[in-house]
Amino acid sequence: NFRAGYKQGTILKKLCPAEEKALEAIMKDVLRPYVPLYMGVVDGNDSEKYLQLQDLLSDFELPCVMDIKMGVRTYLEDELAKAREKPKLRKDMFEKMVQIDPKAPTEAEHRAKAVTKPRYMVWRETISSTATLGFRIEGVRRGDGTSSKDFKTTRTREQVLTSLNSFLQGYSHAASRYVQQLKSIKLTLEGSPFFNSHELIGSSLLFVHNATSATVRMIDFAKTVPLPENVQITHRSPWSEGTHEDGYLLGLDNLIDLFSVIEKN
Ligand code: 4IP
Ligand code: ADP
Ligand code: MN
Repeated sequence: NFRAGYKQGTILKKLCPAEEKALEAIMKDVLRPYVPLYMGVVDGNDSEKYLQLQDLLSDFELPCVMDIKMGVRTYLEDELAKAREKPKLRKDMFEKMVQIDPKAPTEAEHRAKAVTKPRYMVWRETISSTATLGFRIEGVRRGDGTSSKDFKTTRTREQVLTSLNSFLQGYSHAASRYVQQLKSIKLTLEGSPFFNSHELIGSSLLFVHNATSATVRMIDFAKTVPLPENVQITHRSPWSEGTHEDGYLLGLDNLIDLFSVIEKN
């Protein structure tokens, strides 16, 4: 999905129309300072089009990187409707499910050796912290270059805190920098016309630090879509079908809380 950019300090991400629209709007919104700078669409000379984005790692030597997927829900209401109209059985998702817990699929799912996408996504939400805390750790890369995506069952507040602590281990300056920036992101979101008119599904916060600096930015707007007319969301209330709630601010509140605990230690 990603390629090196043509210009120093940029990367290319395969174009997705929803993400292109979101980034265009964000560039004119108060949120602009909190996302990678977006520099338009370019040709990849592989017959694909790409979004040209600021590379958030380019200012860092030996960066530690963490991707946190925000929200209590990770699939669009549209995907749910489609799965109901025309259930598409996903063998790959069944396989991913069995890898983690062979007992997770029902008898019928075992017979079909397949599950629907919402079924898989909801299951992922509930075995991780997504459903309860409104975010989950997706992956981490450490300063020594090693990385881990082994967070699929990191679910409780205590488990998440342990993983965050380990990410910050040896970088004691970073926690308070993260707390400050998360608080300003929260304040900015609450006054953002963009945030108030969109649901943010599957979007992440990207945390990057090294020995001297620490920044957090909002990324991945592939499933960020305008709310239907006359629908308003709190980004905090529980979701039920039709409400379009995403739980983004619930997750942000919990993250601020957890990083504050680390900061005070
Ligand atoms: C993946 O599940 C992630 O949720 C992907 O989201 C999602 O893509 C995939 O759906 C799903 O299989 P695992 O993380 O458990 O592997 P992301 O790309 O943000 O990581 P979408 O397109 O829904 O974001 P499929 O349908 O692409 O397989
Ligand atoms: P996808 O839609 O394929 O999930 P994301 O936008 O979530 O793609 O990005 C996947 C990963 O790529 C992130 O976890 C992060 O490590 C890296 N990444 C994404 N955008 C940037 C960026 N602007 N600068 C640096 N790294 C990025
Ligand atoms: Mn994504």
